[in-house]
Amino acid sequence: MKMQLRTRDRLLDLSEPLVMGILNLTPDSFSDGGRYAARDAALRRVETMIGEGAVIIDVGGESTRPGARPVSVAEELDRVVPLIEALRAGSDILISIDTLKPDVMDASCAAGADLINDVLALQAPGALAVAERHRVAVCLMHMQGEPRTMQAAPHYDDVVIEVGAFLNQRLQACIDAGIDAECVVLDPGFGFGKTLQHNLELLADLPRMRVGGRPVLAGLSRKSMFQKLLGLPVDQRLHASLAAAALAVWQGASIIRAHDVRATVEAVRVAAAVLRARK
Ligand code: 8Y4
Repeated sequence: MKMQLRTRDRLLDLSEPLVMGILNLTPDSFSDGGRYAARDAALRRVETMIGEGAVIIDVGGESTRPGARPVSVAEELDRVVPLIEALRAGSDILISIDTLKPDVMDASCAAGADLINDVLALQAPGALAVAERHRVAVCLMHMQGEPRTMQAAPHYDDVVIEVGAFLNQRLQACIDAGIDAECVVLDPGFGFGKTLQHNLELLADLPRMRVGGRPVLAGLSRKSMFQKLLGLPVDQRLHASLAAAALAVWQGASIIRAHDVRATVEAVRVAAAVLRARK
């Protein structure tokens, strides 16, 4: 199947899987030394990720981790918009904006973002309209519950079927709102209201989600499922993340969201080559 993702006037070829590099703009990441130094460090981090083979940069200004402090719209705008403007002025790299807030989506797209990465799958009031108006690509992610409480007691009868059904409903909501289906990528949301067993069942059988010919994005990088499986802290989860990235590509994922871009590109290329050799 010829997979493509449309954003604005561009068509992204997904016949080979690619890597989305994560740029975290929460204050602990780049802030020592003041805001201009922080912006500079963030732009250098992006240049490094591009050099390592990232095709999309996912810019985020608010943590979705359980227990994270909520960020105001003004604060989030102040973190992400100048960075997107600077990035867009110097590069035609694909820019993704990771946010829950329609106002942040809108300003980010006006500043040049190409993709809205929303862990709420555009369910917030006004989010669908923002995506439709800018004609950008959208990543619709599945989450059970809400970030603060989602890991309390996740339950599914069949996680693969239920996640697939949700993603298909949200794809249809996009189409009903006037968004081109070709602009949509779907994401099972590893770790978002899922036990280790749920995450493993999803990774074992992504095609059973039956997401109607749309490409799949998988985010597994450094996630706590590897703490549960291997007992490893966040700074020692690279090898586990690479194994999972390769398995996701083997299961048909087109975009892998990752912190460690060079290593992930290599793992993805190996898995893609094996997939191509399949008779
Ligand atoms: C260490 C570092 C431990 C990061 C955990 C984490 C996804 C996503 C996130 C995903 C899409 C994360 C914004 C969670 N995960 N967007 N965002 N898909 N589309 N945790 O899987 O990276 S944040």
